[in-house]
Amino acid sequence: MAELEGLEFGKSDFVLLDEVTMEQFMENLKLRFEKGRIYTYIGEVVVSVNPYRQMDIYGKDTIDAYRGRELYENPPHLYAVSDAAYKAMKRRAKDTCIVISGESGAGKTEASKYIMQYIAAITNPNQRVEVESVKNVLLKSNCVLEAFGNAKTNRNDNSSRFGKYMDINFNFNGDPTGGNINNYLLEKSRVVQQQDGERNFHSFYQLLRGGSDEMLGSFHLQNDPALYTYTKEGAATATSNNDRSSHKAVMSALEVIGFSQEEITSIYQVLAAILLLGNVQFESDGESVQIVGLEAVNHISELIASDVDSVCKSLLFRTVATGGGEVIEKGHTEQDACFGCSAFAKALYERLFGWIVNRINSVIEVKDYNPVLHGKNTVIGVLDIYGFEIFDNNSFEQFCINYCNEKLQQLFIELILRQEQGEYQREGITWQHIDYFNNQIIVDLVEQPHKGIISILDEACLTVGKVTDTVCLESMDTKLAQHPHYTSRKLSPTDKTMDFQKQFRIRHYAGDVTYSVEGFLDKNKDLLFQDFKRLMYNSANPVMKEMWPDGQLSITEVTKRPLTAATLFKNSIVALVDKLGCKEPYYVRCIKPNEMKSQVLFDDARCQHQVAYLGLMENVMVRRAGFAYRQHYARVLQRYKMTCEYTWPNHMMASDREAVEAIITQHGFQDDVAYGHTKLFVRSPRSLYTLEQERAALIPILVLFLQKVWRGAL
Ligand code: AOV
Ligand code: MG
Repeated sequence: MAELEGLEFGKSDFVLLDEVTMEQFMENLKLRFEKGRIYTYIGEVVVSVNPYRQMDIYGKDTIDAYRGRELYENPPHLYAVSDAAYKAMKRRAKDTCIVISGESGAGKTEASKYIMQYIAAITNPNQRVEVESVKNVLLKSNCVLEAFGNAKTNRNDNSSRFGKYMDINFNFNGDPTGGNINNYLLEKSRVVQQQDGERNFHSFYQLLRGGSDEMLGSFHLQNDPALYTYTKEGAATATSNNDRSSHKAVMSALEVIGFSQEEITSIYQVLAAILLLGNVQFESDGESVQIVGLEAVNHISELIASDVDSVCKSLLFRTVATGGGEVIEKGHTEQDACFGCSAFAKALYERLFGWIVNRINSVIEVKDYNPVLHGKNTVIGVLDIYGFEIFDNNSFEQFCINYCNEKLQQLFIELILRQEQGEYQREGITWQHIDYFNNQIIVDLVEQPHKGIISILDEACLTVGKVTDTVCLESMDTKLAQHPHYTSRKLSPTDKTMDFQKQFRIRHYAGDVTYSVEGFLDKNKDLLFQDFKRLMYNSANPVMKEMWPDGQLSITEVTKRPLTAATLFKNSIVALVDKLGCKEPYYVRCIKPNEMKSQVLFDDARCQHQVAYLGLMENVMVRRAGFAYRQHYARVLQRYKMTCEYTWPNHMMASDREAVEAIITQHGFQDDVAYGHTKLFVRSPRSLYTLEQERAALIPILVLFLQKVWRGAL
């Protein structure tokens, strides 16, 4: 209970509020933000408000202050939960995870970086070379993944456009031995199109602005993003990132991680090929389609180590198998050619990103680990995934991202309750039930087999013939008409805020989002002509070939319909939730104080909305209804034994528990606590606060006493 800051900074744990009302909660949150206290607890959950400025709270001194300490011994901090997760992992051999949630721009990615830095700083005290190298790769991988997976959006200059879950493995010493990164649904549509005011992925601008003249020359590029269709929209958009210096940092990070020069060059060649693909134009004379000017295609073929004829052929024709098993080449319409070209550009980027992640994983995977020799291999997982998004124009990507946030909210509800319940049961203490808004109904709306939106989309994608987005919307309207969290213009004709043909609305746990169904089916089908896969598989560049193993199949062998994008995403999120569900969870709940990226503005309404949908009030209630604090007897004794005559300096009782009972009884707190099998449970934080104050008052006296003993005066 971090009351060490003094009351002028507000309550450091929301559990300490006099009354659990939204008003008091907001007052406290605001006061702390204004006083520069960006972290506050709800028990073991850290609530964080984005300060939008560099804070002097992440240095070595702070790390030292938090290392190995209990949560309530210091002011609230990310480092304290990181340490708690680390201790649970090390002392109790528990797999733990830190789940960071909050909307876009709330500070999740920054938090995940501080957590990683903390774990890196407190481990490997003996500086063993192999452990240092694992740590280094884990830290450097952030820089690379951000370059390729982040972009400037209207909400966040450095928005993660992919989800990241990183497992860090530890040996019995508690030192990192390796790790694994899972990435989720990269927003690849950004490669070919961005909303007004947004940019493509950072990597493109970094290459164009930071690449050496020699490198750009050999890639047939010029150092101006305005010259390329895919980067021109974002070319003039300023960000807080310096693309040039970031390029250097990424190149050096790639080297440190262990990418070979050949691999690094190949990565940038793929980027260059994508930029040039964006500039390829098609024209039709009514009969057939041609490419306008062959310069770009020549350069592309060189970059992807193919020949120009094969590149042209893939852009203009597709191979199809007829019913009779015959294989024919069918010329594209101009529209098909454009569609194919941008699908190719998006797929190139997605494969590149996936390959980079796999390559990093191959470096950090735990090798030669023998559980018999080395003890149990334990894990801390850190989840930093895109936050809930409400844009002006919400498409398939927002639909997936918001579904993912529903799943994580579900997990939060389930784990917070389950954890509490489990702990009370284990310790033999009675538990009171608290009601939550359960968002399962929204999760079902999206993912339920046969009836949910994903099923309806998949069905539309599988239907032979031309099913349009509008037809699919009609089907949703029919099947979901009764659902309380779904609506559309057809179902609410008076609601003029929605387009009849194109939009539907979901009442998410975090707010209403209107989605435009346009492009949903194409994005869900995620069609890429097999010809492009073959083209890349046949590349003379072994690195690129490796990115396209499925290109070896001929068209007659490609019989099975691939799973749709939404179903693949759903499966990956279900697997993620399963993975998190079996670990001991720690939560960081991030709040974005305003839309202006201001370091002083606390927008009450925006913040209150986030507090409400994150379920923070219920979280406080659960903590308060039960016992807000719990601690192992030995730890309680060690900390407070000086406050009781029967326990100082040592107790003579049969067990630590009895000694703790003596302390509690001496202070008259017996009605405020319960004795579990291994832990003391304290209902009101005040009792602990009193103990803390008494201890703080006694320490100077104790120090004087010890000094006298040392000097021989006593
Ligand atoms: P997000 O990860 O939650 O959004 P970020 O972690 O990228 O948000 O934070 C957005 C910006 O806020 C950062 O680029 C920093 O400028 C600032 N910021 C956040 N946390 C801190 C902090 N602790 N100290 C200083 N500045 C901070 V998204 O990835 O868009 O959902 O998809
Ligand atoms: Mg992020």
